[in-house]
Amino acid sequence: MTISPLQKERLLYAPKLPGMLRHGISEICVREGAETQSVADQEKIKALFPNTYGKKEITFEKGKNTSAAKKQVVGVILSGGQAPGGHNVVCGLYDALKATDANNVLYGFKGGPSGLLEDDYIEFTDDFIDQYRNTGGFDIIGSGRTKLETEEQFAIAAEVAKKHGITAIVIIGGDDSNTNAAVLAEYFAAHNTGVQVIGCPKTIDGDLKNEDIECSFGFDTATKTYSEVIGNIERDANSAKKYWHFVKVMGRSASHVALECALETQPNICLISEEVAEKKMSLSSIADYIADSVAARAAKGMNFGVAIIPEGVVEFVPEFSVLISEINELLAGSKADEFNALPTWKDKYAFIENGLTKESMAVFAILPETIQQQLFLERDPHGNVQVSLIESEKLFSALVKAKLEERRKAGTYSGKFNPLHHFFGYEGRCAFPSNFDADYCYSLGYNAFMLIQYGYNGYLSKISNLSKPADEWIAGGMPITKMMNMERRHGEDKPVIRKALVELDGKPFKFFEANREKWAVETCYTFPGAIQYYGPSSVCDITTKTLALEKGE
Ligand code: FBP
Repeated sequence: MTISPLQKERLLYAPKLPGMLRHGISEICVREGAETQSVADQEKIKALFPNTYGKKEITFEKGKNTSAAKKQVVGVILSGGQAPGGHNVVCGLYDALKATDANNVLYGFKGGPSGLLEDDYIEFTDDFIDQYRNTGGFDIIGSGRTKLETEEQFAIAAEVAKKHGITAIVIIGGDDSNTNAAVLAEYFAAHNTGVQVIGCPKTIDGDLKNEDIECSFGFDTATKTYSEVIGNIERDANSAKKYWHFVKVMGRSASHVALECALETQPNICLISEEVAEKKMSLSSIADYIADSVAARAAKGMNFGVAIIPEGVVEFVPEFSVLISEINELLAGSKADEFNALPTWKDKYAFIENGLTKESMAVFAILPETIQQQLFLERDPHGNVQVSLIESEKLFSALVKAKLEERRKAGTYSGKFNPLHHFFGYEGRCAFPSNFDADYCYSLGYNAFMLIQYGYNGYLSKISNLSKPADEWIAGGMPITKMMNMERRHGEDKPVIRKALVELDGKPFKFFEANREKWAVETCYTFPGAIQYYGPSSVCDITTKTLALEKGE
């Protein structure tokens, strides 16, 4: 296989472990802390997790390793969307497992959780794993979005584990996958299988975080990758002075990615979905907000700018959510066939006009035709609108254009508005992990094995104090049930890890809020440049502004 010079160097990079895990396996001991409670709905969560609820938080420290000697056969699964550093979680897990006992075995279930159910796996070897050290991607074993959530699936998982003598399963995933890891851990405990389950917090979206988990892995690299390109675009905009760039960035629902990119690059506009929902902003008011910046800059002779749009924003616009549910209703069951049989878009439009409420029709009517058609034509297997496919960067630039035309007619605007559109998502999910993600992920995997070795079940691998240098990081574990509450999902009350949305009273948003008026009118762009893997630590090892602000730094 031909590899790039950078990959060649990265294979040799030695990820940094937290100081307390650096002494060698024989000198890692465990300190148990207080018993835990779930963040809310304690009685309900306790009743649902009688075997795994209320366990103690734990921290590793230097001392004599007192774990029981036992051959470990571990299975690892990558679950959900790719995030830079996933390979290093596997490498850290493998290295700790082999350093403990060369006879220990690590299996990788292929293609996500379905690999476990289908018993589709590989056994890792030194030669194989060495090709993936510090590389991006999940291609080492692949990933998938099958959810492990039914009793039937758990029974199959127990059978597969028994067949291979598996002692523990590590699930590398987001909030949903780790919720399911907790349910699987409870099932294994309740059925005396002796199999442990440990989770690792992954997602570029950054929405798996709480008082215990400071950030999910992949967020650092993905936001640095997007910020590099947004900074480059800003410089291009400021050089050519003729385009407004509308940049949509990934993040299925939370706006952490957009906010971090804004903190890194200081664009003219960044929408924050959580604020849109809180202020119940309409499409029209959002368009006015952006148009105000365009007009103010045009008045100063600057017919250019950059606006960051979070991927999930339209779902947070209350009137748009109502429109989406009305469309889903309008095309439910056989009505979709009736709609599809209509010969022209004009006929279809009349059908829509007839079926929507006056309010929703007013929202629908202001959308550009391409978006209108997208809402009706691209639907998921259940027939629902695929909101994530909506090109919101184009939607908002079209709405802004219409607003500017109105202002031009009213004589209050006389600038030029040439929008360009970008979507940054997949570009960042498999980048070479930054040093931070390479170190954090390796530590998460290494630490996951220590949790296994010490017999813990239903825990999330926890590395904290992350804004400090790695030797000051703290390694330990937290029962997943501590992060859970009850939420309504698909018409049922379910125990889930609470998804972390952007907090409007949090320090990252407050910093953004305090500066954005200036950024909207002036040109305050900052250029983070490409991720640096080699060079001074002040450039190569720093993590996100979000984390630094959250930590009060
Ligand atoms: P996870 O929550 O599984 O980490 O995935 C998040 C994400 O990267 C979102 O940002 C994006 O909306 C989505 O995955 C895209 O999913 P897919 O890979 O299925 O297209």
